[in-house]
Amino acid sequence: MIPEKGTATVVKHTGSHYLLTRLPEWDLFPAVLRGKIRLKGSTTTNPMAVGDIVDYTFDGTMGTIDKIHPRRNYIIRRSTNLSRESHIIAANLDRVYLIVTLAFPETKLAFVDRFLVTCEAYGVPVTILINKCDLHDEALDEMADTFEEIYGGAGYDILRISAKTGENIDRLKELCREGINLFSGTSGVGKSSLIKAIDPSLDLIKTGEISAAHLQGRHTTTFYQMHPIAGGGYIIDTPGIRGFGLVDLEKEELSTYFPEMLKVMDNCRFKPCTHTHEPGCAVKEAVENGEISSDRYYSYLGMLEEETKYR
Ligand SMILES: Nc1nc2c(ncn2[C@@H]2O[C@H](COP(=O)(O)OP(=O)(O)OP(=O)(O)O)[C@@H](O)[C@H]2O)c(=O)[nH]1
Ligand SMILES: [Mg+2]
Ligand SMILES: [Zn+2]
Repeated sequence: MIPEKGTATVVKHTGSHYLLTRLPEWDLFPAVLRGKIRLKGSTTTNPMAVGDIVDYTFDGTMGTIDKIHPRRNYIIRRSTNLSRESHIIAANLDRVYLIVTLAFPETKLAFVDRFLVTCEAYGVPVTILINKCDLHDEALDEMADTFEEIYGGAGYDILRISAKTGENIDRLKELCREGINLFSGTSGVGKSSLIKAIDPSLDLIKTGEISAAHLQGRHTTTFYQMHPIAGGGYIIDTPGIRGFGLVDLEKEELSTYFPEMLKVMDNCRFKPCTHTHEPGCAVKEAVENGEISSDRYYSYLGMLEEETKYR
């Protein structure tokens, strides 16, 4: 029995309809938003996201969302670089898993870096998963080594996995046991397949099957949806992200969202330092002596330039 009034978590939303549940009960019920509530100062396209905690009223059939609790954290993206519109992907997350593939399809490092900056800026811990390792030949294994050097060196946890063979899936399941986890990444990297591998009892739309409606013949996830995992924890499956524009970052703060730069920037002679032209810059010195990956540094410069251009 769902109480007439209470607190619940958003599990899914489709247009103006939301699916709520009490946790840990997992007693799903539909709800709509009470007309007048708005998040203060919100310019996002969706007022609420999966993971939001709300106060509701329930009449036995339909719930009404009366109030949104303040968010502990969230992941947000701007639709394109020219757009002012932003979109909250999910809220109140314990961890984000960024799923990448080195091939089939190739995840671009520029995308990875933008995604990581957003996680840092909004205070969400992130782990990187390299999926489809079953497809790795020697060359791709070497690429995985390099990837681990770059991102492991920057301070991130990385796990090589395969939804197909089950490599490290037990480990991932263990990691997801606590709290609410978001699976994100570009389309086709295997987010839904991984969730299905972690909990085969889940009733996800079958992944990887030929779909007449979809030109690429795969089943693309179109909703943000939270799933309860047998054995503990929750995972939010998301549609693949295309571009990832940064939201509301000041030029001066960008480097603080690169953990490896944050670690040394206290030693820059000038403060604030953009780590571009300033003499006595500790970041540039660390890049020169190999402590900071030059790929990451160039990514930083790219973001810096782009953010300034569109401001
Ligand atoms: N070889 C191999 N194929 C995989 C693996 N994981 C997923 N795939 C395949 O990759 C394709 C895409 O998988 P999905 O799980 O639908 O990918 P997704 O990230 O959920 O994609 P979107 O929902 O579009 O964002 C399917 O054909 C899967 O069978 C893996 O570990 N190894
Ligand atoms: Mg999917
Ligand atoms: Zn500097």
